[in-house]
Amino acid sequence: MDAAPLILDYIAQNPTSSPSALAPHILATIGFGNTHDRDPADPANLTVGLRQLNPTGLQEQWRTSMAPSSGWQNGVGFVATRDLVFAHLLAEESGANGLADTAFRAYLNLLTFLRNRGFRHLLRMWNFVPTVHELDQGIERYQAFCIGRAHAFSHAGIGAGAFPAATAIGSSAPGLLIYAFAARRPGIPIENPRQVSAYRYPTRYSPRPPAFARALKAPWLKTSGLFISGTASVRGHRSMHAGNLSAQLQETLANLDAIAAASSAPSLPADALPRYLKVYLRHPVEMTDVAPVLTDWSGSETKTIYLRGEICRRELELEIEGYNYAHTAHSHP
Ligand code: 3EB
Repeated sequence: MDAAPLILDYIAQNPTSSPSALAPHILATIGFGNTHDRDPADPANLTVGLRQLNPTGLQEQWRTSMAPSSGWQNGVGFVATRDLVFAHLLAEESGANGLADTAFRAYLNLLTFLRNRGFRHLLRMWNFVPTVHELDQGIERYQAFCIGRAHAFSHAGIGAGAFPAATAIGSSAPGLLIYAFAARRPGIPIENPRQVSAYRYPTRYSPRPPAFARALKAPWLKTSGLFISGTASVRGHRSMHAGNLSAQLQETLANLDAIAAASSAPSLPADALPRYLKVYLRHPVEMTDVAPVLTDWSGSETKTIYLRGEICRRELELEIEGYNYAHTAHSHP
């Protein structure tokens, strides 16, 4: 049987129209602000500490057809249905043991929660790493984060074939913020033929490689969701076009095209281009250069959120992620 739909919508701060009948129940509403913030009154509400560049503020809202239950456990906020869970954690940095240890403990905490609730399969994870380019015990903090994450995954017995789609972005907001979707059933990881799998990157980028898939498809969702990881100007394992934003954008779009081609499934629109995009820009002024090219590529129906954020590698100017789902829900009678 199909699992319920998972719908993404980018909505205004004070929406005037009501959610669609197909997916009236809110799993997550993610806004953007100066600091990371979680709403004690409702674990569905999350604020990510990144500045939004869209002239009218948009929020990222995930919805489904089943009424969820929500709560808090051990610092994990969650909203769960029969099939799916949205879960998040904000880990304060303790100082003494560094970010690798903070990331390890945060991941272990989250993975333990998910396992105990029966949501063993990670679909999609977002990571916001404070001061990602600074040094932490002699290595870049992004690398320290990768070490902690890799350690937790191997501790939990999660190997390359089970890595989620992911985004990792630097923020000036304090605390390591992680939010995720996980499910009772596994997704299908998708790699990009133009890129070395991140988990096979040479160790010069990080002593333990980044643990994520380029995309992940959940064909059993009633909407056949496709999660596209943060995608940047990386070919093979190398950063391309340092210092050249428009060339980096073209390279990133070529990567997104390649991921879409690699993920094509009968249940998704043939071109599998994302209907929802999120763009992280190192330099906010560059939005005026990026937006027209991106809209040309995606079509004007594709909704896009622009955020100011630091991409893990210093030489990368932008990163783009996406979500796509089938327009018409399919079902097997
Ligand atoms: C890259 O392709 C760019 O460490 O989870 C993109 C998406 C990137 C996710 C992660 C890193 C991550 O390597 C950086």
